[in-house]
Amino acid sequence: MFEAVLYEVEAGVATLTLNRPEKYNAINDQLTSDLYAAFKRAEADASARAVVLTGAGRGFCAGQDLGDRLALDESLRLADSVRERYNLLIAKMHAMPIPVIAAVNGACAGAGFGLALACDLRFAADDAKFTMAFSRIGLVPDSGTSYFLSRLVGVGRALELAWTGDIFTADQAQQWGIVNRLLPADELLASTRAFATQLASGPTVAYRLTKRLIHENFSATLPQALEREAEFQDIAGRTADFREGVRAFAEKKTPEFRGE
Ligand code: LHQ
Repeated sequence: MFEAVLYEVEAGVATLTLNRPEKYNAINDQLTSDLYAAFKRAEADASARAVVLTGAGRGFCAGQDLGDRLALDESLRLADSVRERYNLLIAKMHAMPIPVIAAVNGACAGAGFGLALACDLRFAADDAKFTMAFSRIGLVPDSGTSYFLSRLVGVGRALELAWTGDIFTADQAQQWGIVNRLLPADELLASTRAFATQLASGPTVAYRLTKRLIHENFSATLPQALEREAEFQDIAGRTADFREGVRAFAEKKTPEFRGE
């Protein structure tokens, strides 16, 4: 259905695959608009209760396609591209109501790193490598990287990684809290999908509200955070999944959540 992104759903999990392998899945106009549409489709797809984002071939995503006219045409304003392509996409990903997991299968650079950071969780192949990349070509961090990275690693390390543009390993990424799980390369996709399938059979409404609590309470005062928890607990407490969870607990059974 899309030109630069593959979309498939299995066992409640939508797998979105960046599909420009001959270009290290570097991002052009087609890829940003296809990926936006693919996330929109996953959001509307009742059979999808979790998303996995990965890359075709040997890389995850090398960031903006530097061979694209954008990097060469001096009449183009980068702000337009950042606002209209990247910002819309990153905001869409961040607001996804179902869990989104990046399966980082190889090189992950610049705006490609931004895509991984905009996911809720990151699982990486043990041979994946990462770089902020922007400063190496004289640019500043975009696609949400300046926002997400310091939240994961702290201000000092975020500045170091952004200023140097140094390549770092998946192992370092895990030690610094960027990557949740490190997996053997040949097991990455299957293991990430298995984890996503588990989430897809969980209490979807509670998961959606949990994501909002974690994000919105990051910059809240304690009274605001406590009040938001109370409001959201009220909503979760009215779901069929809450009743199912309590029933299953009383009967010492595994709950069968339906996501409603
Ligand atoms: C690529 C790319 C690439 C095209 C590797 N494009 N061909 C937003 C808005 C507006 C404007 C600009 O930017 C942005 C945001 C951004 O994303 S800026 C950052 C853009 N990305 C980069 O600067 C990353 C550049 N690439 C790299 O640093 C390395 O290639 C990585 C670390 C990704 C992979 O390293 P290696 O595994 O050593 O591979 P390689 O460097 O040998 O690359 C393999 C091929 O892929 C090579 O082509 P070739 O024909 O020689 O085999 C590269 O030219 C090509 N390639 N990245 N972004």
